[in-house]
Amino acid sequence: MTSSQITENRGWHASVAARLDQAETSGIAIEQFNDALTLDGAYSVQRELLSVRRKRGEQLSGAKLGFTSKAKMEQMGVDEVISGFLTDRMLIPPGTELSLSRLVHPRIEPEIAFRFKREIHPGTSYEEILENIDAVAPAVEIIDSRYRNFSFSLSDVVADNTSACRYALGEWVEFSKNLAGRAVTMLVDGTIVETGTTSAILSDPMLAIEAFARMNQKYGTSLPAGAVLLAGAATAAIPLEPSTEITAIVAGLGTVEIKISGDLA
Ligand code: OOG
Ligand code: MG
Repeated sequence: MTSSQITENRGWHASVAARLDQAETSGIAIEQFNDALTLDGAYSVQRELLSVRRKRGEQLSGAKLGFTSKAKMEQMGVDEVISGFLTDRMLIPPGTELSLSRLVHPRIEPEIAFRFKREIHPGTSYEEILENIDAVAPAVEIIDSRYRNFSFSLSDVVADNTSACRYALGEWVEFSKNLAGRAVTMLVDGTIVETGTTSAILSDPMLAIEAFARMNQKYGTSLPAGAVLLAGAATAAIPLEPSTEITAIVAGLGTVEIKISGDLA
């Protein structure tokens, strides 16, 4: 590739990022890019999106994996592990209500989160990453595709920062490697809507850490100390409705709860 082609691509990737960012801030979905984007191109769009958000004052707060479970792959028709970034603006602080206003078609899914005690760099090895994890917590992720009908190709969803929208964390507990085979339950207003197990996450959430190490080496950026990793959903995602309360329980790990406000304005 010549340097002028690289510059052209960079300009185009930045304009794709601007369109996705506009869809995110307005809540108005856009058309898919489909074959126009390669997978590498899509990760480059993601880096442009991160830089747009940083210019707005957002700080990188973590990374996320997607399609680490069969339930999600089947739900979305995509079957390769993908990664995205999280910022401080996406975190729902405990006790605050989430407004669905300006979201496109949000869904929620139960996950688990890992916390890094020191910085992580793209060159950090799996062993170093493992040593660096000090805590684990139950989590929920709110995903919201910026594409019409919540449908996309693999490169579309990567460019759209893997549908990342918001996330909430339960209490941190000390990290242990014994995380597979724990029942995961998601409830809406006290009624069970999804059940699964942490083994749905690549058969063992520990393997999500390995997948993250690989993805981070190839596509990642440096993460600050205290950053989190969302390991991927343990069940399919469900659409979010206003004026509801969602609870996710991971057996032996804890609970996370969020309230969705009634306002749609
Ligand atoms: C893409 C994000 C997938 C997960 O946990 O599998 C994801 C999507 O489903 O829109 O976050
Ligand atoms: Mg997720």
